[in-house]
Amino acid sequence: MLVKKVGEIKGTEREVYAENNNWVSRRLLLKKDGMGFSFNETIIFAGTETPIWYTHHLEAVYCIEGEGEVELADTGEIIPISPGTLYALDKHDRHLLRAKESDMRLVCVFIPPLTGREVHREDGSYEPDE
Ligand code: 9YT
Repeated sequence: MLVKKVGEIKGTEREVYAENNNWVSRRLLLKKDGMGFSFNETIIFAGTETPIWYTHHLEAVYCIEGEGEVELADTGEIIPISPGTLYALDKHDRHLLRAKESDMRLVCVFIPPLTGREVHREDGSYEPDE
């Protein structure tokens, strides 16, 4: 059995900051952990807007703290995010992710799993594994 504590990940290679400092991702489970998915706790910093388009991954996101919204690029639809909200990018939906006045704490699951140090490329995607 694997046991991970987010507090032990802080300051290690499993803690990844966005290049623009919009978020920090603490990667509790990665590909090398062998579960077939990755599992991160992500803090989206207050007042930020991040363009995202996971062309090679599916992601499910569950909010446990903070308030924000997702704006879908194709339709302009705005989905409010608050604790208890889950959204799943089942269609590789291109979107803008915004956190409001306080940081948002999210649990994020990726398939295929992240391998380690992924950050968004210019188009909002993460590099595929190979
Ligand atoms: C919700 C989202 O995709 N935020 C960006 C960071 C990502 N969750 C990650 O790498 O953990």
